[in-house]
Amino acid sequence: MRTNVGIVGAGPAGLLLSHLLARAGIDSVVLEARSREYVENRIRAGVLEHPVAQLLADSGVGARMQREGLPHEGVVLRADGVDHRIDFAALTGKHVMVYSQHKVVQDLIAARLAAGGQIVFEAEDVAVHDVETDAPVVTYRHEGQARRLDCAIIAGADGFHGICREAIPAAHRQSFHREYPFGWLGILAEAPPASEELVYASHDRGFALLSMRSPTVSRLYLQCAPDEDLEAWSDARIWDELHLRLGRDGFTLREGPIVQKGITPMRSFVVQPMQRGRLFLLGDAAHIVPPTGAKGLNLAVADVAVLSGALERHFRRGESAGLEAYGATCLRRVWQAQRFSWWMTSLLHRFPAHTPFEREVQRAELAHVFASRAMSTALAEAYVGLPLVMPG
Ligand code: RFL
Ligand code: PHB
Repeated sequence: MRTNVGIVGAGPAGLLLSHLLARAGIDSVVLEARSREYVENRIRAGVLEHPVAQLLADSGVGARMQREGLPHEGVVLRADGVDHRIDFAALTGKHVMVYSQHKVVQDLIAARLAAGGQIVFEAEDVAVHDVETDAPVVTYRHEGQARRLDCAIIAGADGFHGICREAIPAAHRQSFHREYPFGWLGILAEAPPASEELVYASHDRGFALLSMRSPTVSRLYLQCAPDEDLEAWSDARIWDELHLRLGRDGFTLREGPIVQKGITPMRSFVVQPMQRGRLFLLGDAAHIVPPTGAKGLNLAVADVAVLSGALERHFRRGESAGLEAYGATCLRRVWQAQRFSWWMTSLLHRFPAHTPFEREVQRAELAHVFASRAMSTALAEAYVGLPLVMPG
């Protein structure tokens, strides 16, 4: 098989790239290790930045998002039971969209298949070769047969545990890492959200987050140990802890059946450069942020915006400058999101190793955000989303 762009991974990054390329008349094939059912039901992110929601709508995959998504004009920061609302509308004139990542994935798959796009699910042993030549190849197995995809360009959109990053020789890549001394225990519950807006709660017992997926489904998170045993968390214990950390006078958390539970490690990670020869990395394959800033999916979409534009100029007009500058262009925004995600994480979590001095400085910083319009504006600008392509 031959195509212009071989895309490894049918997460939001790979699927959106394939969709935008098709709109520009450039063909691609997506190879995905998992089944369609698996990727369409993988529960992950829930907050789309303003420019990201706009890109989805402008490119013709936003109809259900506009029907079912919940526009949010602010979030609440709660510190030991006291609230401060960050008013996105007043501070930035923008809002975010609460809409599940797995629905974005469903919408993109439906759009690709309706347009005759090729997605190979359950592709096994995917490997990339000859990325430093102008005839790179992806090999894989499908339905028991060895297959080969000849391409002009390979897009590595295979997530943090994918294989594409390793195709950049170790001597030519640098990794930046930060592990946090905690994780998040996340649940999905059939309970109406107790707040119309997200609540980020800083508490002596640890961070908690109230989010939602719909008017009847809540998404809730608790800071936990990085190696926490999920078995140790009965539903009753989870609700007790959520009540304690999210508690405030006049606020009642609504309980309901827990339909999904999981633990997410918290890390920051960047690989540089994001490209080698004909291989370009996108999304979680190139960078990970802790979820506190709700940036992971949004960063993946920003990479796609840069790469799809550069590929269009390459295939349509023979211009390669955009491709050469791809990684450097993305990394400007990636490091802004890294800074914001690290800062939100540092501001709101309990750090087991904090000295009493560091804990008081952390409280003072949160009090400063509460008291200062300038600090609130800075938070709001980063949260609703920087421009998808940031000027150099
Ligand atoms: P994905 O979604 O991981 O997709 C990669 C795809 O590649 C496939 N794959 C392979 N396919 C073929 N061959 C191989 N060898 C392969 N190896 C892997 C995988 O099966 C998969 O289908 O990466 P992508 O597209 O870069 O998208 C990134 C986002 O998924 C991620 O950043 C977000 O989910 C992060 N995130 C959040 N981001 C936000 O913007 N807002 C949020 O509110 C938010 N909340 C979250 C999150 C992530 C979470 N978890 C569980 C990690 C909350 C959570 C709990
Ligand atoms: C979510 O709804 O899953 C969510 C919301 C905000 C975050 C992280 C996750 O910061």
